[in-house]
Amino acid sequence: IGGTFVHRNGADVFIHDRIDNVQDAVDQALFNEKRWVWVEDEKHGFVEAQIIQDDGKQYEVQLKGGEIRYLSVEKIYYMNPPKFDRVSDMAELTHLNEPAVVHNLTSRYRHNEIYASTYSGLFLVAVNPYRKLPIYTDEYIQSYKGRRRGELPPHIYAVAEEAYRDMAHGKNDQTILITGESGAGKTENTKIVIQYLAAVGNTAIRSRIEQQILQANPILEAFGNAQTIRNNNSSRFGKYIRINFNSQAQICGAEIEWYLLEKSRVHGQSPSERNYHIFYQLLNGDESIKEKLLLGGKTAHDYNFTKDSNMTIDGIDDAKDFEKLVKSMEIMGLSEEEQFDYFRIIAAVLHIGNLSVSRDFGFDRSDVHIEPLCHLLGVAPQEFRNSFLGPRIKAGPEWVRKGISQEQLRFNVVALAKALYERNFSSLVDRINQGLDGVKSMGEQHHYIGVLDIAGFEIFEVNSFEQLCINYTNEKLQQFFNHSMFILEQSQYRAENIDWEYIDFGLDLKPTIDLIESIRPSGILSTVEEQCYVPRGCDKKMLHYLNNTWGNKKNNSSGKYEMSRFDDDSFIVKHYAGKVKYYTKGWVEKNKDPLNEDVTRLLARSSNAYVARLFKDYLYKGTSDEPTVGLDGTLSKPTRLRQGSGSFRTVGQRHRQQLAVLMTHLGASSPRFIRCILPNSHKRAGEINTPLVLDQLRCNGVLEGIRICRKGFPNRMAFEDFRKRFQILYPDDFPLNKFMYGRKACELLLDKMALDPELFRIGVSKVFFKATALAELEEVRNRHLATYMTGFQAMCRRYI
Ligand code: AD9
Ligand code: MG
Repeated sequence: IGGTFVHRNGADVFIHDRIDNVQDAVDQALFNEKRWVWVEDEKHGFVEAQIIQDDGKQYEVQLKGGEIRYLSVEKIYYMNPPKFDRVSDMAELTHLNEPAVVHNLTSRYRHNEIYASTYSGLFLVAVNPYRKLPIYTDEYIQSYKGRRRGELPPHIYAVAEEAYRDMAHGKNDQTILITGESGAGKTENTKIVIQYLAAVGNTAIRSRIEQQILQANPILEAFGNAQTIRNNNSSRFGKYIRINFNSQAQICGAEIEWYLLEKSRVHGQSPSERNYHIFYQLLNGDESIKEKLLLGGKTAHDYNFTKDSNMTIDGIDDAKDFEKLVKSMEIMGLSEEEQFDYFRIIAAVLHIGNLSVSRDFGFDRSDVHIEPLCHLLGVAPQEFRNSFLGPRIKAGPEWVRKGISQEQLRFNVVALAKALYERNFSSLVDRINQGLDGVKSMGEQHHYIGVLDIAGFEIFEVNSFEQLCINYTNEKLQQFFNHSMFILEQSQYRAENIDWEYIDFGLDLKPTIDLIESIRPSGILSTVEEQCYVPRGCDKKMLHYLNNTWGNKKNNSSGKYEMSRFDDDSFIVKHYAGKVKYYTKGWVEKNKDPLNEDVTRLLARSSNAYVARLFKDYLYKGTSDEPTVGLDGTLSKPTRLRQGSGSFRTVGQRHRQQLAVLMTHLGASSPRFIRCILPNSHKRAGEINTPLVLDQLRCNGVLEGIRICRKGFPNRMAFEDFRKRFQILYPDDFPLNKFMYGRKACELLLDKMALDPELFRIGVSKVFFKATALAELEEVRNRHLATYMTGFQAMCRRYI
């Protein structure tokens, strides 16, 4: 019997027909006889059970341990026959249901098969192995090079190869979207994709640009990653890396876009977490650099922003990492002065953290940090003090200073530290981009492959504005995925002339997206925005507006918004991944992310060119005719210039704009989706927790994909294969033994099998089946074979 090619979602897949001996056939028959199913279980997600009896609606099942349960039909999920164990493409599963997918992933994981693909390669699931597997070697790269999907086991290299091939053959730009929970392996897989592209997209000699692309990561990670409970090297920002290729498909440049850096980490971390790696690297690094940064002889214990954090990470040597960082910066082409400027800001942030924010702020002579800080920032200490002590307001003809509370002062100081850190990060990414801009001799950019490494859906105990932003992003990405699936399926149905009105499942997510981003009526983001501009805008007014606008049937016909019944500081959004309760405390302030403009204007005129550049947008923001104090102490009128593009934007505005640009890129390229899965919460190899996996599959859209598939005709088989496989049921049937066109033969066979016409469609070259319909036919075939084989076995025994 051997096997047969089955066409599933456009791909040719070879299914090994394991019923190649008598015993397998008998096993198969026994399996069918026992009617194994999965049933839901609170503790384990799903457990195996056997149907004892049923009336089609109610089922009596027995669990493996003997327990009997009575369940309704929707709680019963048919198990796939043993021959589907650990199949590499999950779309092959005849019973495409939630437990089947989880079972497939977990059993593959136990065999170190961490990758599984599905939906015609649109989707690759990657489960974090938490151990070094020998599957990323040069030999592996070579073996995937030039191979088509399906020829070799699923691998991230296969995805990268396919993207590269499609790009090289001039089709169009490509994107690989990598999402997942914290610690699931997004960044590792991003690096692996880039490693692959650098290897296949280069000339014989490894060029400088490829080296630089690979070196961008250690720099980004030093400044943008930190140790958290979930991940020792957690990226605290999202990124989109575009690798540019010339017309010969060689790498000719790259660029990086970043999203939502977690600024709050700069001034506080939980005791078992750390601040950004760079703080510890710098403080454990070269003493001569530390001296110059006025950090000589100090450690992370000496600074308020680091002293309460975890100090070390298992297996990480911060001093060594600092050396590596400097090396990477050198390869990137950063001069020593440039490097020093990036470190200067880190040191300044540490000094800011130690300022004594007392009533005498700035006059407290015992404050030993203000002078080093001002030296590093290139501003005069007296002016720095003055700028913090409250905005000057016009009282009659006089300019007077308004008193400032200690709390406000503390807030402003912390805000400055966060702004410095973020602007330094942003400037560093710009500088890396400059380095990656490409070697002109490599030719013009022709196409690109983009890799998106961004946090997945977040549902915490307390969800705030940050979660709304990330969940909004994921909702948009999921919509994009649904739409991509729709386009793909649609094109296949159209090519096969199938009579089927396919629904765009991207539209399913529209009500939630509208609720978040709508302008009229104001959605959540616009409402926060408005409160930032109206006088005395606050969180309470924001919630009040939201409840009034979205709490009624008119705007909320789909019911995606829910008012909270018990709290007066929260609301609920129904996302595709589940309901999320958002607490609104602090949203207006978070969105404004205000900075004391006196101090930023001062920094914009710093004597240090780098610091001045970081705040140059404030140079242009002279408010009305207010005079400003120059560094030399003279009064001068601000130069009235057009506001630069980097001028005041709220967090929400910036994110929305960036997301819009990203979506345009995605829309113009061919997408591939990598879903990374965290196997357990202990960073432990070999352990896989089914409920945890299930939860992630729900949040990352794998299960959503199943839902979409099941609405269409997910299983398909070429006429020839279908005939070869099922003709065996009618061995003596006269017309089928003669010449007959494939289509006609399939029609005849399906007619004989009396399959409900609603369950299949006959295309131009393939038969399409609704979910589980093919499974039923397979069962009939297996039973037939088993009977035949048992008879054959009995006959053989008689002769032995
Ligand atoms: V976060 O949202 O940035 O907190 P990521 O990026 O999803 O998260 P990351 O890629 O950093 O997770 O992976 C976490 C850790 O898992 C890594 O530091 C590795 O120790 C481990 N990991 C992940 N993927 C692999 C892999 N393919 N092979 C080996 C892996 N180890
Ligand atoms: Mg990461």
